[in-house]
Amino acid sequence: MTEATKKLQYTLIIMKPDALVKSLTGNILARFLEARLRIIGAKVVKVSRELVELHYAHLIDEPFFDDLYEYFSGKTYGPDYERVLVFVYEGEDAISKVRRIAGATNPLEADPISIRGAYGRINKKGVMENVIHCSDSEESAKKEICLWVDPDEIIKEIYPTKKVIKNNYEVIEWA
Ligand code: IDP
Ligand code: MG
Repeated sequence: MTEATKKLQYTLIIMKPDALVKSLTGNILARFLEARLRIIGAKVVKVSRELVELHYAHLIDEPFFDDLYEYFSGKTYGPDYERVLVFVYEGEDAISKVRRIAGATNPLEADPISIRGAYGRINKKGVMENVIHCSDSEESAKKEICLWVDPDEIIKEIYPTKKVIKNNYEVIEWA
């Protein structure tokens, strides 16, 4: 792709509980360095059932959804691992660059040197434990960033916002 056609994009990366169990956080951050992107937001989240249902709305009718919830919420690994690390990255063609480094959804089919190929597995219940989530399009990146991150948790106003009054305080929300 030429310089002229490259596009500034935003993408959501989530280090899933298995990334934490396997102590891969530093390693994964290092892998994304090669894409020359910038982190514009980062936080730790304890994942609720409601959040999983919203994030994986396209999978809610799948027979593996309950097992996917157990995995993504960290319940598979116990209370110490009921958390994920959430990052918003920005950069030229960020979405496809991150997906390439992450690898295919199924860790058994992913490039062996991709993150998912190197560190993922399919667990006893058949869930693809693939270490990280990353947005797959600009449309899903916007939906996911607005779901996981409040406007004041990132250093730039990347999408339109609005001011609302809550408990007598003015707060900024995604429009
Ligand atoms: P993606 O994470 O590569 O975007 P999606 O199809 O959006 O892939 O699926 C979300 C997550 O659900 C996957 O990362 C994986 O953990 C799990 N998953 C998806 N399809 C299957 C399946 O057929 N069996 C088991 N787990 C699956
Ligand atoms: Mg997806």
